[in-house]
Amino acid sequence: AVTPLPAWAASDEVPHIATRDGRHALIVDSAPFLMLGAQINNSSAWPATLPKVWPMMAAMHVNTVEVPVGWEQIEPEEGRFDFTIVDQLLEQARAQNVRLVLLWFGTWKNTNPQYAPRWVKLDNARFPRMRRADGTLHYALSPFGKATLAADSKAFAALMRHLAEVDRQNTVIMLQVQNEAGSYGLARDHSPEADAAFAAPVPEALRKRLGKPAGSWTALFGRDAELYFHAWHVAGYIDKVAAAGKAVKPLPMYVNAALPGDPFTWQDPNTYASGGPANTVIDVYKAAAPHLDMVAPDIYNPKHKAYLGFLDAYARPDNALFVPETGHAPEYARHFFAAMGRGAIGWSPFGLDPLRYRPSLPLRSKLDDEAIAPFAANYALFARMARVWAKLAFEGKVWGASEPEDPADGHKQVIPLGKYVATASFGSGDFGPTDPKGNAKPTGGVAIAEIGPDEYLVTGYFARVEFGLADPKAANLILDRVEEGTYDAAGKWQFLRVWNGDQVDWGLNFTAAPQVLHVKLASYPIR
Ligand code: N0T
Repeated sequence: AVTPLPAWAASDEVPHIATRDGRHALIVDSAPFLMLGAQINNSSAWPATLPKVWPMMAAMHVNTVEVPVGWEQIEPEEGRFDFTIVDQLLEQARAQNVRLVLLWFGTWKNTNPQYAPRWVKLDNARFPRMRRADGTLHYALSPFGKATLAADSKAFAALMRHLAEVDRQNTVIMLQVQNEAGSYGLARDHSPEADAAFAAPVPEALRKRLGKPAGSWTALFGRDAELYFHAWHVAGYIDKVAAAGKAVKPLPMYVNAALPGDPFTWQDPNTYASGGPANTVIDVYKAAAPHLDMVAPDIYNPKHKAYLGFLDAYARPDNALFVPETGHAPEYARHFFAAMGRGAIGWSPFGLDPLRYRPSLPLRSKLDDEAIAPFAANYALFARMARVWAKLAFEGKVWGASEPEDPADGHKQVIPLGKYVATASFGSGDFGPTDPKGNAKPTGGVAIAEIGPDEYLVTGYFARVEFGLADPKAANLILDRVEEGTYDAAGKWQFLRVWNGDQVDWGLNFTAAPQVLHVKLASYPIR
């Protein structure tokens, strides 16, 4: 359920991304909002199935649900719009007290035009597909298709107009424009128009942004020339769709990326979604798509190094970190803490409703309550402090860590806090000296926020947290007071008890229990 608004937040202004000092907040109802999200399956948003998604959302304690709206659903025949499903979504989401992110499945859905109406996807003459170098047709629609761009923009603007009319209360807080755009198996279009553009010099706006001299795509970008070229044109296309929608209602808009295998290794653009907003071409999107607030990673690699590498690639002064999709296997849950620590405005595992293949047997699917438990636990911990956390994140006062799975990476994460340093260790047990062996499975996560002078909010699961001074020779550190508490519905701290003795002598030990601490540090001189 959504955290009720504190008094200082009441207003009906349109949600937007605020940026200050290179940090970001998603502003909803006039205050920073932390999106605790889940994305439903691709085929779940139909009148017959939609009611079946809500119980799992409630069990997960989400405050936001990401839901696809397919172009074919709202414009089955050209020019005839049908917003029945959008109206049902709004009504049911409001009844559930959750916000919505709508996912516009238009020209590109996992790169293909499967969600375009049949009057689009069956008319290659009017809505051209990309061509390979040998002239044969590739499956993806071409970003050079002017009629395609016009038709997609018109439909998206109609959706936004409908929201402007029927959603004054902003149940919908954000839009995803397309889904994992680009193309697989072909790095760029080879239509005559595309070939001519590829032979021309790189546009000044792009090369200036990248600090490059004048030159051809091949001269400036070498083995990634086709990747950059395709990204420039796909991004420019999506930017125009977003602009058409923003002109009607200026909600935050973003694009999501199907990523290469890891963020460190070069990969041939013919082997991943070329043209989409991958980590390799974020700057191209920034130059080509000023109407998009964010580019965002869909992270399906659970390995600690890769996951954090992708987070770091997208957390930039010019880009709010937002994870619109991540895996729903248990090993992904811990990375919620790493995302929180980087000031993410939201995080959302994919496919978390029971309808993946068998709507008639919703409770027999393998996505049952047990499968969602680690995600539900994360959100239970953050649900009532989501507004508090989002404000602290916007002020740059948050840190986080998730457990590495590779013994070679050790079972500790050091978190520098300025004057202090926190060490998170995993698999130390909850009593006795620190001897981290790693949890049986990588489940540990820690989140820390500075809430006042020498005072920190500390929480996590399956982890020990120990504080030290960044300069241990300067003084002796002691715990002044460690309070366990909860946040009430208005985001106010409610004291439960003081942790002392065994509860602090061996570090602050977080187990499977949802516990939030306020830790006040103090020191006395060396001599
Ligand atoms: C995601 C989801 C949905 C062999 C996959 C991830 C969602 C889309 N695509 O369930 O389709 O709509 O955005 C692509 C990851 C491909 C990995 C292939 C590994």
